[in-house]
Amino acid sequence: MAATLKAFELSADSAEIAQSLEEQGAVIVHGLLDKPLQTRLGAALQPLLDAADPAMEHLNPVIGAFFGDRVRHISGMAGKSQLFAEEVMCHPLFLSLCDHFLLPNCADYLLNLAHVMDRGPGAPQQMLHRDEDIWIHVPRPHPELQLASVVALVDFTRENGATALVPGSHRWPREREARPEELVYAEMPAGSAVIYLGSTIHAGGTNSTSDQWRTGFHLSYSLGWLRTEENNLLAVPPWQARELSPRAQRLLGYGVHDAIADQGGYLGMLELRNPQELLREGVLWARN
Ligand SMILES: O=C(O)CCC(=O)C(=O)O
Ligand SMILES: [Fe+2]
Repeated sequence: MAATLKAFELSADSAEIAQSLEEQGAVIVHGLLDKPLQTRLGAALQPLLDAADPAMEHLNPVIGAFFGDRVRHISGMAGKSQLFAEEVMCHPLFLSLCDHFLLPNCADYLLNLAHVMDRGPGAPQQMLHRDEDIWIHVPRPHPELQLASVVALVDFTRENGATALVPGSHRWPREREARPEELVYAEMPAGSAVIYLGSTIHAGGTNSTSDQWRTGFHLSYSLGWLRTEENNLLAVPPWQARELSPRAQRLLGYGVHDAIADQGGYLGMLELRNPQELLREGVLWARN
């Protein structure tokens, strides 16, 4: 029987969602963003999408081939939309799943990356990959390093490039490769999200037969002692971060990673202090 992903409503018990995620490596949650929020986010994104160039130059040819030239990107979303930072990045379900999967192995977790990925007509399927491979130097076996999600801002269908995932692959040996029949597609209405572990094999799907842009947020969280994929302190500089909630500031790296209680130390200090306090005191953003 072909594998499927379990789907939950946002109102479901988050422990049940976590259990399914633990078992399958991925789960769908319907209604993560309600309609009014989708509309407000859509209005904020439109000018940014209009200005995005799908043929943009990437860091190097490997990254260029991975993303292709049919995808519009808006990177560093938390610095581009306060609404995104507070309502999506700090979504209670994401935080509760991060508490479950990441907090046992760090003192605090961080936002790893937050993009819009707008996969246009003609975008081929990405290479199948595990998002955690950005930290290829971490010896294996290792604890779960990352929790990720693609949130649909339009209906995701097989035709317009719904994310392809391989249930169970988070527990596979590295050398095992997915067969085409092991892929499932995160078909879901706008406002829903597919949430997956950094160890789960997946790829952005092919958008070859539709004439629609497949707009979605791609965001992820990582253990707080890892270098994050996006430089969030530059994506959201102090003068902007001071307008955000303390929770959002911590996710962006304005807090310290305080492992003293675990007989560890501090990461991310400034002037031997917690940057979040300096931000609150107005010192940080007024520096020159
Ligand atoms: O856009 C998607 O469906 C997935 C994107 C993805 O997996 C990635 O960029 O790492
Ligand atoms: Fe990915």
